[in-house]
Amino acid sequence: MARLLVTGGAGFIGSNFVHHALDHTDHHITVLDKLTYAGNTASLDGLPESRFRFVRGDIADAALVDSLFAESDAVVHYAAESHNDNSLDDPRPFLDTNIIGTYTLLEAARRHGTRLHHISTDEVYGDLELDDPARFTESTPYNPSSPYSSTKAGSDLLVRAWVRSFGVAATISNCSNNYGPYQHVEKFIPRQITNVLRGIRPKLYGAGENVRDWIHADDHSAAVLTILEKGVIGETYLIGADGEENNKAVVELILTLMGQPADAYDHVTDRTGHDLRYAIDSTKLRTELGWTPIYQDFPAGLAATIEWYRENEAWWAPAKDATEAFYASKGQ
Ligand code: NAD
Ligand code: TDX
Repeated sequence: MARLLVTGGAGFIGSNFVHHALDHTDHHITVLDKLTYAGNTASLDGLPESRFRFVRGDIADAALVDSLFAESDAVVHYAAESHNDNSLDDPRPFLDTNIIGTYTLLEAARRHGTRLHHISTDEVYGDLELDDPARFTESTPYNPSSPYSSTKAGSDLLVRAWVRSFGVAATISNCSNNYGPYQHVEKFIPRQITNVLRGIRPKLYGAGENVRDWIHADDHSAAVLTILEKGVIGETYLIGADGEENNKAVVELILTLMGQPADAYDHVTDRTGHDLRYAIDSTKLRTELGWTPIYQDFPAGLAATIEWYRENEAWWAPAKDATEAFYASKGQ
């Protein structure tokens, strides 16, 4: 049994991890989350009180972070400003949380000698051409495009520097696009599902040729537990499930699975600086640590996700109108 501190555990991937870790291990978990617009304690309803505690707070609050590190064996760091479109609108919170927040955790890890796993993204590597046979690996040079991905790249580099300069016991993982339950309606897949549920036509940026490499959030959680258990300190692991799809195909699949004509969507203003393609080669994680994804049937995983949003309108409805008003203001 270990005492885990999970930052950002009221967000999409963090809350999936908390459910997964409580189900599959005997760890005790404390979530530290600021509850920004993206955090939702309803994502943590029903967890066993004997093994779970929620603390509301900012990862950039050094005193609070210090006290929580003092009582933790390991920290899994999910907390971030995570949405590219928001980072194009107002980059400042991305610097505060992704850079200063991560720095604050690293300083606490250094003081307490605490094991830290830093959650990051494949977007730090920039993008690939559609016909490029290469995929991202752990040695691909960093080349981020957006304020979001550049602050995530910065946070990764801080972690690497704190490992080398101060001997902090950290690992990093860079994962591809996640889907599954508890994802905010601002993100592509939940936005389109909830649009259809509301009778709004799905919105595709530009021509929809952009490719994302989809992985179910539960597979991501299992990979993170594997790295916590077997990962080598100082190493980076890429997490991906060979799930490349272009956005147009995903919208058409959502519409078909929801009983609508496959072409019942609108093309809207493209994202500025829109990355064309992400693709992950996760050979290192698979061969060195023995992880394999379970959710390899994307249409089945998407159908289950659609079902979750159908059954959990009370979870997503409070955020829907404000999210659509934000997009409407940008012609998206
Ligand atoms: P999310 O936006 O759904 O959740 C982020 C959580 O962090 C929220 O609960 C929010 O309240 C909390 N938070 C924000 N600022 C905070 C602060 N200063 N202090 C404490 N808590 C704070 O994000 P997500 O999609 O779950 O992403 C989680 C992590 O995974 C991020 O680090 C992201 O970069 C990374 N990631 C995401 C994806 C993806 O597809 N969504 C893919 C790869 C990596
Ligand atoms: O309405 C939309 N229409 C559309 O075509 C939205 C919201 C998005 N898109 C496109 C943009 C992207 O090509 O869909 C794709 C996915 O968009 P997002 O869900 O915003 O994800 P992305 O920008 O790819 O980043 C996600 O994956 C990597 C997460 O938000 C990041 O946190 C993670 O690092």
